Amino acid sequence: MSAADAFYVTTPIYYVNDAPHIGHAYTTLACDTIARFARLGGRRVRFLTGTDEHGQKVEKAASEAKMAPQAFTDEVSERFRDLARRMRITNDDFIRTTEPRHRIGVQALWRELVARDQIYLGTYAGWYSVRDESFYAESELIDGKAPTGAPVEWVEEPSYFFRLRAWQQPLLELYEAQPDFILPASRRNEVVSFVRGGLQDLSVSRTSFAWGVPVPDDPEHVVYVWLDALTNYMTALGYPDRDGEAYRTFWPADVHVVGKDILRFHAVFWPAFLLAAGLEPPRRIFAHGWWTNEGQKISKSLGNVIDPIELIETYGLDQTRYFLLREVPFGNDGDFSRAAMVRRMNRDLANDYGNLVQRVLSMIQRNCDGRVPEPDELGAPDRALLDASAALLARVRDAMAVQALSRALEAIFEVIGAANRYVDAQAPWALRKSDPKRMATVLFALADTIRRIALLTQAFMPDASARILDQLAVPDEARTLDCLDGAGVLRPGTRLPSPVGVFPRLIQPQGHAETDAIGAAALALKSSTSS
Ligand code: ME8
Repeated sequence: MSAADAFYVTTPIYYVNDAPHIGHAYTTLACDTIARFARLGGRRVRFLTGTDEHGQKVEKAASEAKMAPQAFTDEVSERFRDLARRMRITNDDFIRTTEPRHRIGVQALWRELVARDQIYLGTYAGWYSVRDESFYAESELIDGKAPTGAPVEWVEEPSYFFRLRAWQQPLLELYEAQPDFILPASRRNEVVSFVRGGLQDLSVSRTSFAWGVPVPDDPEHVVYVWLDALTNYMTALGYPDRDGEAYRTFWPADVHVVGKDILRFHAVFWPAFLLAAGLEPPRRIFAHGWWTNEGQKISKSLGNVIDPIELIETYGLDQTRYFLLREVPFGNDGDFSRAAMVRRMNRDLANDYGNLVQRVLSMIQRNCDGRVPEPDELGAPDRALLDASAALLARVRDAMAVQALSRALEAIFEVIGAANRYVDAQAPWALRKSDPKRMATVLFALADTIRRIALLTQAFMPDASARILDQLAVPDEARTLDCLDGAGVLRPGTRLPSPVGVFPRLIQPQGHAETDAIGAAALALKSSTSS
């Protein structure tokens, strides 16, 4: 049982056969947001990412690059670490499956499964897809290919098998007992019907190549790359040392976030391996959807791979995070387009959020001597706004509890919209002469609403939110979620720094629709500031 306040979130470990792209960045950014939100809520967080370095696919990529597999994986794995640094990902650890700590854990899990009579020696004769690193039954093939469209080859070799068949019923019981084990719910149904359809024993070793973890006591075999890879979630906690601090605190994992392509490995094989070894399965597998690029599958052969670093450099890190997490409900498929990206940046960030912050802070600067104004008695509209912003915490928490990242953002942006309408309705600029006390009340209600909003957007847009909180002179220790109310509320009289724009607007050349001329607009971004 993991510690009560502990929270453990993981990304898949990525294959090092190729450079990272937008899909990898997406999963990692989502997990980073989940981890940051849990930290802001006072949880003890462990956030793991890493690289999957064994198997035929990686071996093949190394040989194509005319490099030894270890040198090749060292190089590509570094590119994933570099991307994580550039995206300012707050992972606590980065695991590589070629590390000794991992190999030791995989071999220990193997021995445990052997000791429990869960593994036996046989011969595998069937289809294998190197691209998917997956075995397929004849009946699963479509036009001679894997259901994923990947090519398959016939494999016949001595192999150890895991008694997966025996775990059909316990798996169904697990899905029943933990209804949120697989999210979103639509994916859960998919997995349940797959398991109900019957399971075959699973080949868990290979003999036709050598790039993997040797099977204990039978080094002619290497451990099947998925059994090897899945174990990373525990070896990073020091498994097989189950009495160690990390394992005791963080296992079972709270959520393994994965793409829908690898749900079956995580929701069927992984809990079966764990149950068979007498270990606790994770609490949840969340499978997100698939990104396409302007309607097309993203692939190197189509030449439409989106480089996350280019995206961040062109549009900004917070903007990229916001777009990816807001554009599609987490769990659904999404289509990337630069036009949609620019639309989100200009409408949601520059016009709605940025403009709210900018106009309120400028009015305070100009009309309240640059200090947090002193509110007078609150009227109904002021209370309505403050109540809506106070109620956000529960709404955002509820959404985040089921990894509904876009729902959390929608709730926050609803209040941003309400705050903008409140500014227009109250017209504080017109109150300056007629009713300065009322103006102060309105600006106070707005400033404190912005503070709450910025506290909540920290997990999504860490840099921009920090800059907003700086402009409200919110001390570091008042930036956690328990400061949304009570002691965290802005203190009248506090001096505020001069406001500066936080969300730049993409400027379009005259006469062009927003969706046109995006390349030119991107260039203009670097020198422009928020309105
Ligand atoms: O599967 N849209 O690694 P991998 C959304 N090593 N997400 C995408 C994506 C896209 N177009 N393309 C990739 C592996 N992803 C194994 C995992 S875990 C024990 C082992 C993301 O490099 C998504 O998270 O093929 C997907 O599941 C993952 O990258 C696959 O990464």
